Amino acid sequence: MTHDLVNQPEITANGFTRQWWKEAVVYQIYPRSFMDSNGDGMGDLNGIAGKLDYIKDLGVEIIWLSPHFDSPNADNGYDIRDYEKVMAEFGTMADFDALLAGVKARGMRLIIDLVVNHTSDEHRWFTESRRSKDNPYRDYYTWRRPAADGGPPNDWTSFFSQRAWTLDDATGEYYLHLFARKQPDLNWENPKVRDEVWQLMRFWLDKGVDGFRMDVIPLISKDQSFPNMPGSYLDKPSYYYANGPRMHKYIQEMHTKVLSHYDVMTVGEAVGTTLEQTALLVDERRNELNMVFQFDIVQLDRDSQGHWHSWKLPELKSIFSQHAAALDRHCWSTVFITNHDTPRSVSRYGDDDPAWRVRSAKVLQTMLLTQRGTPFIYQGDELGMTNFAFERVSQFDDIAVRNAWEGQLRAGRNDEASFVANLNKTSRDHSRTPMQWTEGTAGGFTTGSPWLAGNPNAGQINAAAALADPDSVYYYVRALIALRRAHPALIYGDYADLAPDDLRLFVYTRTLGDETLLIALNFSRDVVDFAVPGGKGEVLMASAATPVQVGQILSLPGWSAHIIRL
Ligand code: TEU
Ligand code: CA
Repeated sequence: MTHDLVNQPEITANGFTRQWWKEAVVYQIYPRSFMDSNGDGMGDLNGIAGKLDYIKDLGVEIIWLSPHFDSPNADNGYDIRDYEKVMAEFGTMADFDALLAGVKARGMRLIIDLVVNHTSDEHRWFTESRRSKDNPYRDYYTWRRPAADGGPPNDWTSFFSQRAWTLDDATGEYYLHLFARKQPDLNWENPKVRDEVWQLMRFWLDKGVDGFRMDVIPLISKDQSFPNMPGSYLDKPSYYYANGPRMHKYIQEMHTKVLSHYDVMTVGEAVGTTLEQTALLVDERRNELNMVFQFDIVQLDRDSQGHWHSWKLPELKSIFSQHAAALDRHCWSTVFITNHDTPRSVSRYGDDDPAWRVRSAKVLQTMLLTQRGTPFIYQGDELGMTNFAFERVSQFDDIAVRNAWEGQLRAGRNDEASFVANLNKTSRDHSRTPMQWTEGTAGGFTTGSPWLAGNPNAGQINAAAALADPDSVYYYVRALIALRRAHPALIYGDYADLAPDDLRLFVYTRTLGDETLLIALNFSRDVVDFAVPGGKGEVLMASAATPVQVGQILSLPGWSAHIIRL
């Protein structure tokens, strides 16, 4: 079966509807950190345009661009001032059009970020809204009178360590913001707000973009009585704020009014969403979203306060089994291990010791590309880029970090060393350090001074070195993508975990029709023996030397991946 959908059966042997967005691999670009074309230290659209062949050669078919819209950058573009304008630092609308044309000319597609739970406080809707209680834009946002004691209307807290309400002097009322103060939440109850959103979506779709990644989309509907948060949610507030009373209604309206008129893909960022709730968002019969990013893998090593804790392989494996159980053939999901909000996957789930870095990155990429769900590769993961060793709070850019540190200081805690130690395991800035293109100054990202310091290991880890080395992570990922395309079992196949309790091996099968592929991943430095079911099989791909086989037993080298046809 080829990738081309023309003349292909529409339904797979196990009942999935075939779709281009299920079969493609996505590459995420964080524009600020990808490539600077003009030496100002900030990545930009022309920088991306100059690297399209690099992306295309990897074999990916879809690019997801993190926000490229006009923004004061309180949260690096996730605070939008004008939805129909390009961020000046990134270029112009003509640059965007050229980038889109370059993507299409290479047979790829482009999806963009839709950030419509909130805007920037510098968006014209908000500057109007805050002016007076009778301004026509007042109800574009949520305003409430102070509580009897003058404090905020309820006890909600923002995702960025503050109260979720800020008092605005002009009218003496509080506005709601589930993120930073500079990110006021739109009031989706107001049909005019929804119409504005449909219109801005059409603006970009009519240009030819192929869909949206939807930022914190489960947060758009709030309980309009604005009660205090029940105590049972104190350790998981996002699950309280998400999936509000009219969320499905609004998403279905979006589908009817906008999405159904285009051949596009949608992926929601499912903050605060259980797997049961995910099934409701992505079941194709409900006309909502194509797929979502679940937060389970991101929360694997975190406690409710966002502090890091160690984890064991069976916990990671159970996430995939839970997905297979909760999402049937009417649903689709995503697989990702790094994004712009996470540390680097090789440092987090792999082993970034120089002796094991490349091997463990290959194991992780094998997992990413052989599970059921559309795989999302984050820029630099195809090189095995690692976490940055932060030493001081002042080295971080992220507003989440700056707000959290202010909160610590307010509470009289000033232990910078332990604060930074936790961030070295958890910070979003690990994935935002500039892309490492060459061993040269600033990793070849800029000829100027980068907005966020680059990782000093660019001398060893960079794209030029990877392209010159046949054993690099880059070429391995490329081969995996090609293998995935050639074996629909890797895309649609049924999933079975053969050793859920094993602490070092992750071994599973993907079966479609008469093809069964076995994926054997060794998540440790040890050589581990494994008995192949049935005692035989053909190795289709191996990340390390082919395993030593003694009778039915395979001896899997440390941090190795094997894909075997049974
Ligand atoms: O992230 C939403 C989110 O809930 C978290 O991943 C968040 O980054 C984390 O809790 C903060 O520590 C999305 C975007 O991906 C993120 O970059 C934005 O900052 C956020 O929404 C607001 O738009
Ligand atoms: Ca630039």
